[in-house]
Amino acid sequence: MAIRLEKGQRINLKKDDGVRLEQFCVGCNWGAIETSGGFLGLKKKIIDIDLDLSCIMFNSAGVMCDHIYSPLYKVEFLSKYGMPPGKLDSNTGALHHTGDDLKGDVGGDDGADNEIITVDLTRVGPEINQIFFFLNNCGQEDFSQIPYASIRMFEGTPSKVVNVYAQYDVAANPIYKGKTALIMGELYRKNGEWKFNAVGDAFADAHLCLTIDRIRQSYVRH
Ligand SMILES: [Ca+2]
Ligand SMILES: [Ca+2]
Repeated sequence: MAIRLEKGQRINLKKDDGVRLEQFCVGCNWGAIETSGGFLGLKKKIIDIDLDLSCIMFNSAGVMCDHIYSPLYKVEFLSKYGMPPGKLDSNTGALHHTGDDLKGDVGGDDGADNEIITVDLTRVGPEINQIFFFLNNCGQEDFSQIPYASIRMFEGTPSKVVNVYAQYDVAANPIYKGKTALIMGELYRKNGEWKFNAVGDAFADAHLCLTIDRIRQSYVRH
């Protein structure tokens, strides 16, 4: 049974049979905004929604030492905030992003995640202590306007979901009015074991660099 994550919930990465969850995917499924208008409501208007699922990694001194975010972010823009260019693989290859989806589902929920980060905790560098997953909307819309968006952790591969471990809904709710960024959660090491903290904090950050700054300032353990 998938755990419905509640904000602030901490979970051990253990499956029902007690086996540790070490290889899994973090995926986000969302839809474009579709409205009907015109004569008899036959005219459809579609607003593409470009959510970006990203992650950043910190060592035990609280220094950001690796990252995964879209290579489509302009290098000049990122460098203004002191951020390195985007990439889809972590340094050791332990985490991998399937690629930047710029639109969201059109024509209804296809049930598949639009952006996925695969995680293999056994290959994460020993210096890494915390891995934060977060979501930004590159457009103007806030999460309350998006028809659906959910983040889940599952076993399997990006193309085959075997078992959904945990899920978190982040859209179509008035509490997300004005919010365009969401710090989904953090994987953190405690006594050599990885655990997950479902942060679930939403913000009005206009772009990814502001969310990274926020994580650095307020969420990293030192
Ligand atoms: Ca995207
Ligand atoms: Ca989808």
